[in-house]
Amino acid sequence: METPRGFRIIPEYLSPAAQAALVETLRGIVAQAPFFRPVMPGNGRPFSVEMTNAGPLGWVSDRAGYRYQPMHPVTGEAWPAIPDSILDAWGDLTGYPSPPECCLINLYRGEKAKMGLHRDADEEDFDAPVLSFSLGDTATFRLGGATRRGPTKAVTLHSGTALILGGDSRMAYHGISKVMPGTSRLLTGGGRLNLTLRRVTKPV
Ligand code: MD3
Ligand code: FE
Repeated sequence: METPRGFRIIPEYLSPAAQAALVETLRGIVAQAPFFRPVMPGNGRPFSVEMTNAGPLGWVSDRAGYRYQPMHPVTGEAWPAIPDSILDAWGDLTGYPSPPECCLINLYRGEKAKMGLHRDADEEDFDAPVLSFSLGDTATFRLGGATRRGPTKAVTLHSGTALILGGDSRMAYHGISKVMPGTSRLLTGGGRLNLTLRRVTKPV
């Protein structure tokens, strides 16, 4: 399969020390904004992944649909701020002039935690790239093309890897097909954390 233009992978972008510091920062965020388990629009089936957010807008899913909202769906509180270290990394890696508005934090715990093939299409600004960081257990990421059908390419994501999805890759289908338990000792209790940074609204 041909890799879409604008896809960049940077293994070991975060040093082991930077990963440990980020996990500590995330501990503070999760204390303020606990993980919740979203459900699918319509049928209400629970996701296998738990989520929380930082930033002015958080991504949520419930029976009513997918959307961005300024408050946590369970506590009703505003989301915590995106850590400065993450905002700095967004500037370094994307060069995009406006800051991300959403830092979605996905927790994959247990062998059944996966994310099916989908596109990130709930944003108004598709010109901005998407940036992701992987922490903890190794995962198999699947990158497809502009349609749900057709070939996908398997990409292994280790703890510390950064992914930049710009250009044609921004609207590519993608998912997490597998997380390998016990492949990292970064997270107490095991599992994988993924941070996805997105611009949601069009910059004025
Ligand atoms: C490729 N998360 O939350 S991050 C998601 O590892 C999501 O939790 C996965 O897909 C995870 O929406 C993958 C990497 C990623 C994020 C956005 C993309 C890859 C992407 C947008 C376009 C193409
Ligand atoms: Fe996605």
